[in-house]
Amino acid sequence: MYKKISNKMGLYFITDSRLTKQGIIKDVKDALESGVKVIQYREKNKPTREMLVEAIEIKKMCKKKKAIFLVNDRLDIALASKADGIHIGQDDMPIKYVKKLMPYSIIGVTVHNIKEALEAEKKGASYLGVSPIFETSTKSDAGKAIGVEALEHIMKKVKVPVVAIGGINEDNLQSVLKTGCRNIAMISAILKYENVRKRCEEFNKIILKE
Ligand code: 3NM
Repeated sequence: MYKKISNKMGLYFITDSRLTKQGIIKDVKDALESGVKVIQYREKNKPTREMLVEAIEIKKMCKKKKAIFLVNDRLDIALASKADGIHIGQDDMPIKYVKKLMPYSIIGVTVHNIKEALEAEKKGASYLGVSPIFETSTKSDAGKAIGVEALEHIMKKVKVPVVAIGGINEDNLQSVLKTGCRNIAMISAILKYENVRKRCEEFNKIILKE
């Protein structure tokens, strides 16, 4: 079955092996049990074999819960683990090639401004990760905050779903929700607490209430 990112996924969960307190597999288990519908496996520093083992395990867990499983950047890991798609940045493999290698898959693209957003949409991105909304120390090269106004502007100009990411936490979440965005990625705001399941549940309740 071909899965799709909608405009109302709620919390978009991203693994982080530097920030995790209980291991990323347990984090994913907690997130899925809380009802999270999208998991992105993001790993920058592990050996490929280890990454593949983790990705295959997470894919299995997502399949059971009918959640979408995406891999950040690593096309090889995405293909080998039979992920539902991939998330790429501006410096990763261009969409054109990803589409050839992973046809029918979800392709998410990180964009930082309207120009990149329109270009990624035109080239066939399935959804856009708009970032960083606020300053973040989770990604060292995330760059300057673009703010909620830029997020809103991009949302108005593109038809594909948008995921807001970067520095989002309990203090500024409402300002992001005011833009109408209901796809929110948060890493540190979740992983700095012990109880990942509870944290995901609470955020999803706030994001998807109405
Ligand atoms: N990508 P936090 S910012 C994974 O700007 C990621 O592309 C970003 O973590 C980008 O919620 C980021 O802790 C980290 O700020 C988001």
